[in-house]
Amino acid sequence: MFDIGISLSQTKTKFGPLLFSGCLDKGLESIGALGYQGVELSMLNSKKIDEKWLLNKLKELNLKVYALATGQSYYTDGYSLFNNEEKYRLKTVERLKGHIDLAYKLGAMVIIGGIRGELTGSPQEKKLQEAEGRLVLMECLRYSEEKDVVLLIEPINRYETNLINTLQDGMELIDEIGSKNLKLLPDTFHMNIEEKSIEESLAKAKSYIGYIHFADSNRWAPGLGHIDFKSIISTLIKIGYRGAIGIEILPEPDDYIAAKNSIEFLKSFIFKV
Ligand code: LER
Ligand code: MN
Repeated sequence: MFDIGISLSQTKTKFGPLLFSGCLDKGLESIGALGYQGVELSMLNSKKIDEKWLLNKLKELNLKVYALATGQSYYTDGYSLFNNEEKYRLKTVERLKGHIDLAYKLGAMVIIGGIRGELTGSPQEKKLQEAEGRLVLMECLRYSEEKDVVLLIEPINRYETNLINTLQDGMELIDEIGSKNLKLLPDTFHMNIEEKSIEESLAKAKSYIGYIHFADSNRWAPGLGHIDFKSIISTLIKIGYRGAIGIEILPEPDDYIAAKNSIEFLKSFIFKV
């Protein structure tokens, strides 16, 4: 009914909710064997991956890549789209263009989540920073439109950013920009913090959603916290969502068990909803 993927990272990273961080080969092998249809790849620098190796491996394991996650540029190098320093904004655009090039070859989307960064300073400084960030976001969007790659705006909870926390914030930005290449990526972990009702917000955002992240309330595998995934799956079916579900969770108790728990839990009821 839904394709299910999980987030892996090519590089070892401090950013937590990724599996097999720094062991992509092992990660892909394990995910393929567990019956996932695809993956999301968290990339620091897409220019540094051996594309030929990756394409062959994906083909061999019959795995799709749904999206490239990009937040590592911010968490590792401090590069962000809404940075108050131009040199960092330009570095971020360069990274994002590299991600868009790779996404084009993989048939994947590109996530604009943590890489947005944060607004800092006085209200006036924040306003200026927001306007400058939008300019560079537009530059990335124009580049992705040329290649017909979709960019996904991911609302992130207030403890991680002050730039787009709710699905409503994301929809407003998408409406203001108005491009068919800009879509929304709801994440149940963040929604559990920010939204009054996860189901109602998803229903309201139905025409905007391009992809979705699943993690439970504690960011462990779905089923190991208190989010009602049965109800969320019913909502996704009701609103006609046909995209993939990307599991983005902490490697707890370890990478393999976390991946196994997630697919087993979703498969146990996804076909029965
Ligand atoms: C990334 O997908 C995410 O959910 C965020 O927590 C990134 O900061
Ligand atoms: Mn996420």
